Amino acid sequence: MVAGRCYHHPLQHGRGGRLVVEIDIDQPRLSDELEHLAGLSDAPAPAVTRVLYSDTDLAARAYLKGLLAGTGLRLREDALGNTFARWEGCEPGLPAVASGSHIDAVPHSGRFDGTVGVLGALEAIRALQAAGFSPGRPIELILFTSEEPTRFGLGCIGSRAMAGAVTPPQLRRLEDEEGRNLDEVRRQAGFRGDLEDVRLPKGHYHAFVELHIEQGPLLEREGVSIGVVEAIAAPTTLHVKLRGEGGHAGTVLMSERRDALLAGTRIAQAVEEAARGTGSGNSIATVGIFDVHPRAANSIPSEVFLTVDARDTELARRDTMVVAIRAAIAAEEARGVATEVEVINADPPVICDAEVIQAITAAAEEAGFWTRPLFGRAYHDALFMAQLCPSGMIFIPCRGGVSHRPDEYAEPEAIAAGVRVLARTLARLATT
Ligand code: HGY
Ligand code: MN
Ligand code: MN
Repeated sequence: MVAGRCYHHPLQHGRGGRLVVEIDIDQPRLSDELEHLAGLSDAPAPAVTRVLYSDTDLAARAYLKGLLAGTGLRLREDALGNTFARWEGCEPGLPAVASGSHIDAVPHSGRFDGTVGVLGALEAIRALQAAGFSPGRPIELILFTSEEPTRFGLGCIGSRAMAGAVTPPQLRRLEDEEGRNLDEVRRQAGFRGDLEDVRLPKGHYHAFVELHIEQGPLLEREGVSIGVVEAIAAPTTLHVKLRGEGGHAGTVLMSERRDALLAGTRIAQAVEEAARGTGSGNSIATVGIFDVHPRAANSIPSEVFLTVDARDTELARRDTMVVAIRAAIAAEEARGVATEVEVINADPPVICDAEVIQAITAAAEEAGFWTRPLFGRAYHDALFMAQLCPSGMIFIPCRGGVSHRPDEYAEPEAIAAGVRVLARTLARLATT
């Protein structure tokens, strides 16, 4: 096997499509890189906070680009900061097989959400290169910008824009809590291209595979190494503003109040009831932000801002929840509290591609790992890449299923197993 020359299917895949090259994952190096990335944070360890276009986000991007420098991959950044590292392969003109995830992290969260999919894809590519594998199709690593909704309220901004699920005019209207506009902030961060150039055509990619921690308990509970994702839940986010009437907590009689906080608590109660009321365990709804104004112990709350995050693996059930929640919000008007609801996103669920699922399953068996099918309850960039090309996800176990918390943890051996399967999956999909 001559490293670097272009062999096609028969020489690299033995009988039954088995990849004959051995794949060595450099687990200590990958652990060090994940550790280093975790240190680029605006929260004290073990927590990680890394918000879009913050100094720590830019430092993390620079660190990743430093790692990529030694791989010979061709680098490109788009106007939002989506970063692409391409291994050309034997037939550079063919649509690439892509893999990647995100490195932004919600406040006070963990070090493995997203980063496993970025550094894991890099390690998979380095391992294939070291094994002398030559991809027929290009293989492309993608670092997606802003998978988390933290700064501008919208999740998956980078992959959403690549898929055309958010337009440049809509992007230009996004503002953060300080009223700073996404277009202005991205340019100051050094991403100056045209937003119109972010969108990619269908067929630009041959397939997409994302490696991610499960962010749930099933794989660990069942002792299974690899989760093969079959569907990704459909998320909706609402931003709700409530305006009642403020006043002195000691002098305004209860019968004369229009208390925005009490209205918000009734709505939060209705959010929980809407999710519990569908009868399905796949219905999830959360009030994650609840801001009160003027937030004084002896003043009646006059204004509330709250967010509703509602998800389900079935679109109709998700929308039934949202209808019930919006009815509860509207009911507050009868109590003299003005309400304003903005739908930030209402995305369809994704059914992962059968061929990509088959490639992941075969790669896992080839590598000697048990698999089980899983739902993706959290959303991921694969939710939008699936609008561009056949997509799938590989999950690995994380301790107690915990995520978006500083104690989020994945064993180095579990991560290496996921990377081994990802490498073999990419090899299969990239062999023309
Ligand atoms: O919210 C999610 O599911 C993802 O972590 N952005
Ligand atoms: Mn997350
Ligand atoms: Mn994630």
